[in-house]
Amino acid sequence: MQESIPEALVNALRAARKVAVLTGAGVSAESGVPTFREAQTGLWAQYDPQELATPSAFRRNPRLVWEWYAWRRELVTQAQPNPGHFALAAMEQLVPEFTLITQNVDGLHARAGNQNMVELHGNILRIKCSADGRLVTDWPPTEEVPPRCPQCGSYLRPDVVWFGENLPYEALATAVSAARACDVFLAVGTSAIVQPAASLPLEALQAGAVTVEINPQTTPLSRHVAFVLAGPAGEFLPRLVETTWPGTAATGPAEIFT
Ligand code: BJW
Repeated sequence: MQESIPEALVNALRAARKVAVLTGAGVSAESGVPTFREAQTGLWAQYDPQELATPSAFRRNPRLVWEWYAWRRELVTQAQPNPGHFALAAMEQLVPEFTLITQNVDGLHARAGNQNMVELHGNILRIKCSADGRLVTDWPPTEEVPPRCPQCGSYLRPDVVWFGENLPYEALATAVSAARACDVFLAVGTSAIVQPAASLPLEALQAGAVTVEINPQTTPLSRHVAFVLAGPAGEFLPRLVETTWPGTAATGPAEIFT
């Protein structure tokens, strides 16, 4: 039997002035973008993060890292937002103050229509100089991999946050403020183990928010939240929106903008 949406959660969402949502790779899984840590399908099942997603990996083998990200960039470009993304875009229109905090680098939330959004781990579609972090949109055609910064000649790299690197200061500050100020906090599709993002739901909980997790698997967060919706985001997010604000369910772009 399909798990129902608890009435107390619906009431909390209807009454909420401020809602914050933290998303992770699970939200994009139904768009065909692989997650990181799932046993069979996650990226880390096939690739070693130490070899690919750290500054020292890039120093050791810049070509391998550049090519891995180029492959993933292509995958993300082909992917389309799914009903979970569209439900979050609809939610932004229905809540007085809504902040979407994403760990995802795929840009699918923006493509679904979310506007008040922070990207904690950067965006795979942007490229920056590995020396000074300045964004670079154009560089002369070259056979060299990775290509080099047209300003200083250093290697270019994806504008994502690797292990051991600091998160973008403003994005993290906005996320922490939103977590501390919200009435309802949803953690969706994240294993809730990568810091500092994993602390955000606990910040919200400590500040008195109603906390919710949407994930088919149990995570370290599960035992702390008020509500667990144990299933896929692409199913539970549209149902949550439709149950809370009947007649507004959005599963595609046309439904949001009409
Ligand atoms: C579904 C679903 C469906 C499936 N619907 N759900 C404190 C203690 C210990 C360590 C640290 C600490 N503070 C910092 C650290 C070190 C480190 C860290 O946290 N390590 C942990 C592994 C322990 N953190 C950092 O280094 C961060 N920097 C930092 O803190 O700087 C200051 C500092 C530095 C050094 C020391 C101390 C302080 C930076 C973290 C950067 C993370 N970067 C990555 C790669 C980004 C670029 C790229 O894409 O390649 O970000 S790693 C990867 O993990 C990616 C993700 O954003 C992130 C989180 O993963 P996520 O999204 O949760 O995905 P999964 O795969 O883990 O989970 C998917 C979930 O979806 C699962 O639960 C499924 O069940 C679920 N699911 N289908 C709903 N349909």
